[in-house]
Amino acid sequence: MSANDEWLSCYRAPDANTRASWSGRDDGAAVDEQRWHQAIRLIDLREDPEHCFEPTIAFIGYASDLGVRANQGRAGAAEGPARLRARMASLPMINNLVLLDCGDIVARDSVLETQEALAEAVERIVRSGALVFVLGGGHDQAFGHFLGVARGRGTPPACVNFDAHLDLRPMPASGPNSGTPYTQAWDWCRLHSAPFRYVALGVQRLGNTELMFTRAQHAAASIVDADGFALDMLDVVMEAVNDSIDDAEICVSIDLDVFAAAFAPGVSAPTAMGIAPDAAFRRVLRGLLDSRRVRGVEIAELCPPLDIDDRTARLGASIAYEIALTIATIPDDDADGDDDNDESEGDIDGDERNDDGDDQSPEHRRGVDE
Ligand SMILES: [Mn+2]
Repeated sequence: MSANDEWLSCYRAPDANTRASWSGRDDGAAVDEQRWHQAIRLIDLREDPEHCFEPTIAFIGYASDLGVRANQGRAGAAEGPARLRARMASLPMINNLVLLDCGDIVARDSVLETQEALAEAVERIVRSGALVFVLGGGHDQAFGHFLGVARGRGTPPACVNFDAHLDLRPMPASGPNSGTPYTQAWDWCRLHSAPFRYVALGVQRLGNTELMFTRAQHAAASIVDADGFALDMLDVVMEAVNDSIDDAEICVSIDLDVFAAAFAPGVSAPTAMGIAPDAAFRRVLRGLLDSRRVRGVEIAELCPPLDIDDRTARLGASIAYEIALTIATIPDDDADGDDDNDESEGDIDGDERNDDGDDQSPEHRRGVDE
């Protein structure tokens, strides 16, 4: 096996089990009746994916909790991707969106090897023009995600991380774990003389030692703590995001432990007073996507064995739907140059398309044709 093919030992192309995860309610096969399990296409990344012309989301699972266990966390995140697929299966299809499932990266011997394999898969997807969507999986996936986008685009992306934790732990002698992904990205940027752009949103003071905040300061990271997630604070949040990201492309990470344990019990480290998946969170997420600079998104740390009635998996699937709907309905800025939306890759605003009080129906505000 050549060095370039090493990642294949961690790659599991979509198979009968992948197909079986995508099963759900069937209301009919007409375009306007379909659900995600009827529209999803399985793609084997051992062959280069075709170029995507329509808005396309390409899922890749990170079926590993190796890094969570190495970080003294509770195991189970390896089952995250399959559970997310199962909960996304019955979501209603969104017009003109293409959904691809590229299978899974599975853990073998080391976290680093698993991250490298994810980077290979992500790079292929990014080169095809699709939006990468990593289904996790331990949060060590964030470095593989970052690395794949950096290689695929030729420049490192800014990292926007919704997380109770900073995940900037010093690298242990034993190698990376689920607490070190942004340390790795920071090191990578230093090695390549590139700016490290890191924004941590929804951070918990009590979820991080003083050392983590000191390291964040050294890394010139922007931090918005959990109290910043309120509608009347959105301007401040978006200013922090814009100042740190500059004009870079973006990888978005959503560690489900950013949410309160009442919403997200199924994670290795639940957060009692985390943020709510409410309008403030959704506007920040949509604002990022509307910038057209997001190349990859990920949901991390879903731990199905610790979940209650699939609550956390359903939240993950709902976030995936929110992302898909936004991607499919980003306003076409080139169509009319006369309004306030005439910059195609400009500042990131807290998106108001669905939450302001105009007189259109929610469907029409989001531009979805039924
Ligand atoms: Mn994390």
